[in-house]
Amino acid sequence: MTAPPSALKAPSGIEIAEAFADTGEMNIRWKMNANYGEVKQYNVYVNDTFVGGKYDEVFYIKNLPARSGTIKVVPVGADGLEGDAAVLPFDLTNTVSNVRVDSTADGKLTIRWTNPSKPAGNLKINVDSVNAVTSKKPVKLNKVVSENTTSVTFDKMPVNGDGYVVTISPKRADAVAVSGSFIDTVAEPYAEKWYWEGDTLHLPMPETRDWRYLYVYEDGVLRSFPTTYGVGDKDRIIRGRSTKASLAFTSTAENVSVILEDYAGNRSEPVVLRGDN
Ligand SMILES: [Ca+2]
Repeated sequence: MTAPPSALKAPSGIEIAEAFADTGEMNIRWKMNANYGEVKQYNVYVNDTFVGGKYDEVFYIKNLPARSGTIKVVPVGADGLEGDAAVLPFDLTNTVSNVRVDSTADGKLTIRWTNPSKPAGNLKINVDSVNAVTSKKPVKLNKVVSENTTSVTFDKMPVNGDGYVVTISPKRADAVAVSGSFIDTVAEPYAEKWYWEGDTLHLPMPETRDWRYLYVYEDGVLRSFPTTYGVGDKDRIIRGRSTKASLAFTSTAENVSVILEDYAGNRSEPVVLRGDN
């Protein structure tokens, strides 16, 4: 690609943010031109195949057309002409592969992989949590191991179903990432500001993302609620299926309590709303 002398300069700082080698996805980034008016968008090419264009400094490649070659990011001017390309070689054929991650209820996260046939130096393994559901603080840890190592275990990891990205970065080869979810063994109890108005209980919809069902016990018996799709009453409030009107109702039971269940089938501790159980 030759550009006339007045062409836009190639963006700096092009790099692979994450290469999900097993699924062919890749996130790349670069620094945008400081003179924002000059560039209309950035075109992205893999081995000279156009994979998309965007006015941004990050780009998600959904399906890499090749496992090695060259990524180019090219600024496009207001006149529609492409400027100089930033060029980044990549090679996912000679790096770690077959990355497997195992999250267990004892809080261990074990990562196993296959090393490239050509040794590529020490390996840095990063664990970052994403889409935190109930964690107070995201996980951001790394360990460095020698080049022939094929597994590593992190302790005291979440067991609440949060997402993670594990990245393995050999010193002299491209980093490879995998994403998944930690095991989920916990359901947090109902935590909204409920109140009684006489015998009418007001039960705000749970705000946490970590719930699927809400059970209301009246003297030990599950209360039924209507659902929005006319499939009759159910013995629980179902996320996205129960009417808002369900959340205020009259009860004369002596004991009322609620339990949440999450998508993994975990049940929370009960929260007592009236009586002693
Ligand atoms: Ca959970």
